Amino acid sequence: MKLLANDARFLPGHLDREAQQALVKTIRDVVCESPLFTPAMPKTGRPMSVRMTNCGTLGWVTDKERGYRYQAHHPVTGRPWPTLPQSLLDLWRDVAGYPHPPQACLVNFYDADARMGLHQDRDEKDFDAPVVSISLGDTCRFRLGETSRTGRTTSFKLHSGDVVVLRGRSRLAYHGVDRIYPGTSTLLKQGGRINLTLRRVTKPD
Ligand code: MD3
Ligand code: FE
Repeated sequence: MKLLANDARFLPGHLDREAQQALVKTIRDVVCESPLFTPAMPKTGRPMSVRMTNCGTLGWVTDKERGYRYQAHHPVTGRPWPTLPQSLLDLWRDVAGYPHPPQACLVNFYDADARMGLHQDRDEKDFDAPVVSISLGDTCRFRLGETSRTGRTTSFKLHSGDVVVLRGRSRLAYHGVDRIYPGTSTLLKQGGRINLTLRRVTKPD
């Protein structure tokens, strides 16, 4: 366990190969029920390079007209998101240090050319709850900044099986994915990287 700046907890290699393989199976089932969609930036409609889906009672989506938001249904199929798998609820319980279960699991899929620009996650109503991130497949270069866009940033690699818990000041830190290193993992037969983020969206009652 390593403490990064601003209260982020980095748990390198938290998931062993077997646990990673089991999660990939689980996510494959989620994607079968709830296919990957291409999110679009608010206002411009510019497509993101990362493809996404969700499981849980709420999922994060974005499109040109309505922008960033959480909603209970898949934006293309209109169906409710698949339920959050037990293994992810267990992982949250083990690492989140937060007494209420996650409501959303955003599934990001990166091909070799995908990236994610520096941003804050602030579409949730509960910033007291952490965000738990799980990396699977190819290695990426991740960038973590401060709560101001102009703050200093540091970059480090995230490998398959790494878990990061963002809480405290780091919960509102700017962050992004600079690049994927293709061919660095054999976990996904077609290559690429999957990142799962477990989130609480609403304040607990
Ligand atoms: C730092 N995903 O989905 S996960 C995202 O690897 C997102 O796909 C990246 O940023 C990915 O919004 C990074 C690590 C992460 C997630 C949430 C954070 C870092 C964070 C929230 C606050 C600060
Ligand atoms: Fe984010």
